[in-house]
Amino acid sequence: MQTHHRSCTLCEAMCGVTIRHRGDTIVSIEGDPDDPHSRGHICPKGYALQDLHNDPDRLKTPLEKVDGQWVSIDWDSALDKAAARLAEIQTAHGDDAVAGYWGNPSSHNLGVILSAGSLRKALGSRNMFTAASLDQMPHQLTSYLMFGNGQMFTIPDIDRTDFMLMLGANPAVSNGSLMTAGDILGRLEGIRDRGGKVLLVDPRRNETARYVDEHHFIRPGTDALFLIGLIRHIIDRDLCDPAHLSQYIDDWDGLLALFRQFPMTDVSEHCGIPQAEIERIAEAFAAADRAVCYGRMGVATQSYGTLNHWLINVLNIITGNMDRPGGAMFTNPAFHKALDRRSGSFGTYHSRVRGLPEFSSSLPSAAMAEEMTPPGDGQIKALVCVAGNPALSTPNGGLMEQGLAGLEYMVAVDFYLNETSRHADLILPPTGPLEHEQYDIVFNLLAVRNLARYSGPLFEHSPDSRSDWEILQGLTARLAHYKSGEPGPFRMPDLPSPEQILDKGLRTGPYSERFTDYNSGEPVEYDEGLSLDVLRRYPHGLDLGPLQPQFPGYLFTPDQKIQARPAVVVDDLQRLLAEFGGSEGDSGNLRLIGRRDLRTNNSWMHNSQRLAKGRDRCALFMHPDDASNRGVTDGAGVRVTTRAGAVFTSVRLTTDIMRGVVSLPHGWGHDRDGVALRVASAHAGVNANDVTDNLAIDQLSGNAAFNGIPVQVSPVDNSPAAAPTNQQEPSLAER
Ligand SMILES: Nc1nc2c(c(=O)[nH]1)N[C@H]1C(S)=C(S)[C@@H](COP(=O)(O)OP(=O)(O)OC[C@H]3O[C@@H](n4cnc5c(=O)[nH]c(N)nc54)[C@H](O)[C@@H]3O)O[C@H]1N2
Ligand SMILES: Nc1nc2c(c(=O)[nH]1)N[C@H]1C(S)=C(S)[C@@H](COP(=O)(O)OP(=O)(O)OC[C@H]3O[C@@H](n4cnc5c(=O)[nH]c(N)nc54)[C@H](O)[C@@H]3O)O[C@H]1N2
Ligand code: SF4
Ligand SMILES: [Mo]
Repeated sequence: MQTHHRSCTLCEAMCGVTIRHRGDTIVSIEGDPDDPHSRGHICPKGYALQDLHNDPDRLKTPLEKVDGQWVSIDWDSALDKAAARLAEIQTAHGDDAVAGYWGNPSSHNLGVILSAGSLRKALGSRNMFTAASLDQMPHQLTSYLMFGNGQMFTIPDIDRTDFMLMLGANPAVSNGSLMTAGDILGRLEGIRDRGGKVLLVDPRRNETARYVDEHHFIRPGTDALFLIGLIRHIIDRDLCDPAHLSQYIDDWDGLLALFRQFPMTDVSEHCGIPQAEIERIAEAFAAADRAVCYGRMGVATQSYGTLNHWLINVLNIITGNMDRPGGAMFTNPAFHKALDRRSGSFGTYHSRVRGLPEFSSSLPSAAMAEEMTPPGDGQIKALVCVAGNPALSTPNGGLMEQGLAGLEYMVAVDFYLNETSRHADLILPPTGPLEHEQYDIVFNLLAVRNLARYSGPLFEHSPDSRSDWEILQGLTARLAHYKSGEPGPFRMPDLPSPEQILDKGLRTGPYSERFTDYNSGEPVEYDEGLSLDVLRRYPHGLDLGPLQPQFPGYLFTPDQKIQARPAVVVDDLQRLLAEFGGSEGDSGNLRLIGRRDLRTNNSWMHNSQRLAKGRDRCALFMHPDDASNRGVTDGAGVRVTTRAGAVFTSVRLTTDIMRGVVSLPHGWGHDRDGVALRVASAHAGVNANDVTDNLAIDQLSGNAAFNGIPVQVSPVDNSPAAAPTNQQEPSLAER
């Protein structure tokens, strides 16, 4: 029996796993107690890495759709055909006619990250989309606007803080997001063990509520008001103490003046948190030695996503909690190219149909479907979809299905024939996560300590399979060849391997001279700089220590100061004021919010029996008072309707959700024709994105607003035809 160590790539937590195997057969997967970051912790998904590896539905070689039937095709012919066809479409209709979409697993995959830039360049299209604009783009845009770098992430220094105010996050389920931390619950408990406090603000008393001192319900989409309430009270009571940050703030008085236009009584009335509570929380935050405000999906993917992230930064800044231990900090990753200069762009071009702004050369994914549908110059006619499932993960799934179905040509780089890749003409399946090398470029950037770990492939991949890196480089080189019109046959250029690129980056990165190894708990100095060889000697991963203050080094604005009040943000405050300026209450509509589950991974681990089994995960959570008003009972079938569509599901009554709010998960709905996922289709479920709305966005960034969607809920007849179906029967999603 052999033993192999690597990190799990299924979520952001980067847990170390120990995999025992006999030849090609996995015998066991366990948490790696010697991993200094995760210390043996793993979640149920970690074990499911073996289900992914062994999944008989996982594709290994390319498939081409010929007259509606899937047939095998060899790699070279597949890549040639794809490149030739894409080049042909671009020649006929312009470069923008071919779109690219990079999904969430891209960020977990070294080969995809290192090849994305050259593929984008070869495509030369403005229609580039990523899952970031279904997720954390407001966070990144805020960093770009305030610090001059869209790759900078403010990370809560969870291990050293005394007071953590958490908005719209559910780490007990997500295992932490934009806060890569092994054993996140242990670390949250650590705050309380030190005598600190953890507060959670969320329209649902979610699974994390059990691990905090206080949970407060908030009306979806009103976090900006709550944050303004906190900031106002801190200003009014003269509790501001920017400490070391005063020297970096460009316009302190102008910043403070912005908040006067929001009366506390209105703030409280709209967000649903009593004024006295807002004031008490503000005072406690200001009084804590080391405090941090942290917001995640619930505050990013809503109508005021960017405003929320700016306000979170402002709260951390005016209390001196930005860029200092125990506050919001920045990583200094061993391999990263963009943290030494200004990086990013915003609004340098706009989407064709709705005029949504570009951010760092990508357009908001909420605009992708509409760019595929109405004809005209610049219409998307073809798509290269890499590690993404936009059919299930973008808002208004019905419109996206329509867009995908109408494409002239589509290539999916994915190892499953699923809801999205069924629309492809060609599926190029990469090796699985255990069959190629791994280094977490993105999640080391997001971690609560500076970390580095390299793992080689656990299993050699067979000669007739290709890694993402090989597929994408093969496609890129051919595309460049066909587009250049160069005569002669295509020859694959010599390129450095991912390991060579990584090694070079490590040798020239911030730890290239010497590093301190914290693995044992005690720092141990090494004079030798980091390289791939050094990382190979640390199979459990290397701890490079706690986060360090980075200002002014990480200030990339023209004047090297924090841009405290970016003009576009100040303008957006007026939108908030216009929406909530009076004391008029909510329209009485129910508001839909999202929900994750410990055993899910967005749309794609539902083909693992160990994860998919068990009770229905797609019920609509609803407060009993809202249910009785509508004649709905626990377990009853309901129809949830919006402008975008409708879903049928069953109701679960719970007082853990705020009155006026209902919740559905996303990523389900695996019962569509042509999906070759046997386990997932047997647990099809329903998808929130059949009712979320592509027109609901954070107006400033264009990021999807999945939370706070007005919905109607009505009982349906319990006859078998109309019964809620999350198991064997079709989901009845209608458009
Ligand atoms: N309503 C609602 N919608 C949401 C969200 C929500 O909270 N509510 N969350 C949003 C968020 S945060 C995200 S990140 C997005 C995710 O949206 P997407 O990234 O579009 O979707 P995923 O479900 O992550 O699908 C990943 C796809 O990649 C494939 N895949 C997995 N690993 C690899 C690999 O190594 N290489 C390749 N080539 N393919 C691979 C899988 O088979 C799957 O088809 O969904 C968003 N959608
Ligand atoms: N098990 C599991 N883990 C995952 C994933 C998964 O699908 N399954 N996906 C991964 C991905 S891609 C991501 S991005 C992360 C997300 O990680 P998290 O953000 O930690 O997880 P979510 O469950 O999306 O939590 C969002 C919370 O916001 C709340 N919320 C909704 N609307 C509002 C609002 O208006 N205001 C406030 N204050 N709160 C609101 C919801 O009730 C929910 O509790 O999780 C990652 N980890
Ligand atoms: S918490 Fe995330 S990284 Fe850790 S085992 Fe689970 S899925 Fe993998
Ligand atoms: Mo995400």
